Amino acid sequence: MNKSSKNKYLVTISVIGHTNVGKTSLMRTLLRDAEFGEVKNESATTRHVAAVNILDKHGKVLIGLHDTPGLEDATGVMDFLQDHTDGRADGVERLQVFLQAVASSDPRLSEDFSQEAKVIRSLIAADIAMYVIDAREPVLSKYKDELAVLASSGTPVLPVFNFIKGNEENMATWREMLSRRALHVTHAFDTVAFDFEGEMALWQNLATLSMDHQSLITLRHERQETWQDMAEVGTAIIADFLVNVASFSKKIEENEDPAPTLSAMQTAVRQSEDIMQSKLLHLYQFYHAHIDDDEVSILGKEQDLFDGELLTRYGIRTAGGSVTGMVIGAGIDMATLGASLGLGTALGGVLGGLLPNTSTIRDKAMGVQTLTIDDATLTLLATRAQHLHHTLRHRGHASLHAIKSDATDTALPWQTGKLPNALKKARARPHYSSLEGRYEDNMSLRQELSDRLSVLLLDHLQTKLANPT
Ligand SMILES: Nc1nc2c(ncn2[C@@H]2O[C@H](COP(=O)(O)OP(=O)(O)O)[C@@H](O)[C@H]2O)c(=O)[nH]1
Ligand SMILES: [Mg+2]
Repeated sequence: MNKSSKNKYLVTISVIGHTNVGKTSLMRTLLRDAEFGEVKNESATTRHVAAVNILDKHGKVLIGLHDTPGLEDATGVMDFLQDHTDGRADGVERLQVFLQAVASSDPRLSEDFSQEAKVIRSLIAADIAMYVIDAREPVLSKYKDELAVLASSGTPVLPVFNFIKGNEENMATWREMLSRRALHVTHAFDTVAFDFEGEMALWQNLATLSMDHQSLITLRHERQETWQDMAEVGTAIIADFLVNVASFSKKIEENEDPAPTLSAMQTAVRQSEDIMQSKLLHLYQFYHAHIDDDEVSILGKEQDLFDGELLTRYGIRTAGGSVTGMVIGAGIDMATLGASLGLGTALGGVLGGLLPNTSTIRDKAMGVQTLTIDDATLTLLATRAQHLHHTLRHRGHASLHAIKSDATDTALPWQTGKLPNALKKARARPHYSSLEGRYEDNMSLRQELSDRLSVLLLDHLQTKLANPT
């Protein structure tokens, strides 16, 4: 194929390498598509060249990425080139002879090379090739033959190491061998534990190899913008959720048994957290996890939000620091509480996380009590949401495991007992909560509270969670 006749704007990148080195995983991560191709720890799952385009924000094609099957028998290909092609012809000419031989089922071929032929056609047609290396592997001669095939194609090659963790020594040996083949620029990339800066460096490295690299620069630029936008949108989703929960309240009669109302409120909060979580997952284009062909929920089973033990594990203080000093939360005996509230009934079951505010003068006069969500639970919800957001920003689309939504060593977004003012204000405004339907925000004050909370959460995400001490 004549490269110069192609659309100038499009850079085609062929992803080459042995089976199971992580080619398809790399594609998934770069495409933000956990469903792309088939990933299995079995040989040669990818049998065809699968081409996918990456578009710019106006829908114009920037990059064509080609996933290829494993280049299984590069040694056989090199043997054929040596025995049956002219040593003084250039690499592409010699590879063309090989491709012709495969196309015509030439009897000189020792075996079926149709898979290798597919890879080589993709390689010759591409502007750049990424050669994916499993960093755990020693430098075997079959890999040297793969590199010889790559070199014959004349296509610029960027070696990309995968499975990099703990394999630095091996990578050094690889780098030495690669630089003897004039491959001085290499890239290390983990397709499972995603690192955004690493991806940006990858596009940059590819741009230096490509003659028409404007589309790579554009892609890099757009991804950078989107990445910051997503941090802000994700944070706004969390802030909005927290305002909803903080302003959620119910009034009951002074002498009424609060248990049924509390339990209904807990259900509403749990559902609201679920919705917030799926919004975040969608924002980052994570939908399902595929584990052994079963589609399971991408979020792992977690401890119940209102299980008091969870607060303790997060180190969230439950007593004191609340509006009234009276918190139904972890470690508080429900029967004692019932008695202290003068309810005369023991509250059955676990009914943590809700704050009965019996102290306002207005409530007293009206003979009612107001139930709201307590500070500790709001802190827990915020911490969990922030952790999920952070996790999604460091998860490659090649990850196959479920996300654990609880990481109890996560830094809290604020000191317990020091709930942000925005949430304290929201608590006094039940009409701001959408937990029972629509909310009202006539003066845009709700938006203001949510924005103020966002500033705080974004800072927590980008400083404390990004650089844990
Ligand atoms: N731990 C880890 N596993 C990976 C990584 N990349 C790929 N894998 C796993 O390696 C196996 C082969 O990956 P796959 O992308 O199908 O390789 P391909 O044959 O080159 O397309 C799969 O089980 C992947 O989940 C990585 O960076 N880290
Ligand atoms: Mg594959």
